[in-house]
Amino acid sequence: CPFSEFPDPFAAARAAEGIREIDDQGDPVKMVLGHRDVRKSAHDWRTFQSGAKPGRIVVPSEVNIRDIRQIPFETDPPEHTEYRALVEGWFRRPLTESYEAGLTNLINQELDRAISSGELEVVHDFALPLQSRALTLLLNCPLEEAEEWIGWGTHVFRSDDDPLDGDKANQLYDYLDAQIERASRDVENGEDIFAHLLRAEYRGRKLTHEEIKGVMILTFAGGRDTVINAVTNTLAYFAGHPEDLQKIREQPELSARAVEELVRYFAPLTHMGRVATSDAEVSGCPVAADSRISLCWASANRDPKVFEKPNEVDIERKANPHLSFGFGIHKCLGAPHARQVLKVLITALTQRVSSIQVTDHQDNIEQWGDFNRKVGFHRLQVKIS
Ligand code: HEM
Ligand code: EMZ
Repeated sequence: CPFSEFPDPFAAARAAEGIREIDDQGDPVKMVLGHRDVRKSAHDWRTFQSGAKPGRIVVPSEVNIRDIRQIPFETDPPEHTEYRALVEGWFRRPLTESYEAGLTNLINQELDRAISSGELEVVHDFALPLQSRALTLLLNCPLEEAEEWIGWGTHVFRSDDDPLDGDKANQLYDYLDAQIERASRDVENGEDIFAHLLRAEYRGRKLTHEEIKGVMILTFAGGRDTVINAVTNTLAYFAGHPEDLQKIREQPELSARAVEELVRYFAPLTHMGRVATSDAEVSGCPVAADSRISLCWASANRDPKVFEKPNEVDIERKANPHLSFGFGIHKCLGAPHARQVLKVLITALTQRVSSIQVTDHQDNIEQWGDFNRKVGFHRLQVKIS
């Protein structure tokens, strides 16, 4: 099935050099490709920092479209440790039973809507609204707020004709200014994440408006196209592999492993950069001070030194040290939420859906130098019953 396959474009370069330089707006990036090297470099935050100029660790670099630091993403210890501690508990709420129940309710409604329409375009008519509505649970906001977020489309910094869209970013910034202002009128009783951040204490002081905005930009940006791709790709995968859905229907306890395996296989965030604080070496290749590397989670996930049959989806795969959610101190704070979304979705599919048929699709292919990587779909048209 062409639509349910996500090929590995990195295999040859990973085996030969383990590292490959690509250009990004005149600020080159050495992509680190092997599982061991990616983990080692992610672990070494002293040499490979996140707290560079805001936007520079993202590939493509966002230095020209924003100057607000995303928190805790674009900070290093000791600041990172303290910022992260302020939100860690909040981002673990998805693990509670009541959260799972709320999510189940929400996802069943989305799926019922899809089934009753019979045919739909998954990215915009299913995955985007599902992602935005599910995010209201994570932020503890009213469900209606999601309508505005849905209007922003699949990425907050990218539009159809511009991969780095500053005007679009401003829309999010204005929204956040207004929300922080609203929440600050009732800091004591507010129950959403804005009120939580307004009450938080960082090094004996309250967070600034700019810092709260930095946390929230990350929450809206980081958890958006990643979740949309993961949801869309999951539907595409089961359309091509109904036998795997049947297996989970018969053995629901497989769902957690299936989620890990699909997340490994899809790697919704291809890579993330770091800036070298001194001259260094990765995989025998010199990395100059103040130049960039990227940790290629997507390539590491297909490393045959770590994964048997890395290009095959085995929903029963046991040891699965994939790096889709990152590695080390910056590992994804949204992972419990993302995993719950996918687990609840798969369970709902086994209970409510007998057939998914892809009628048309347009792949979303990222270009990194000579590498062409399918990360998801621009459009995925399906018949669902
Ligand atoms: C960090 C992937 C969903 C919020 C990361 C990192 C990866 C990642 C690879 C590490 C970045 C680095 O090391 O520089 C993903 C994937 C997702 C997903 C694949 C969905 C399948 C979410 C969601 C949220 C979120 C839903 C929140 C709404 C964050 C935050 C960080 C992060 C706050 C930074 C943590 C830190 O710097 O300490 N994510 N993410 N992510 N993610 Fe996610
Ligand atoms: C940044 C990034 C976060 C970046 C963990 O990843 O996600 C990207 O989609 C955004 O463009 O600004 O938030």
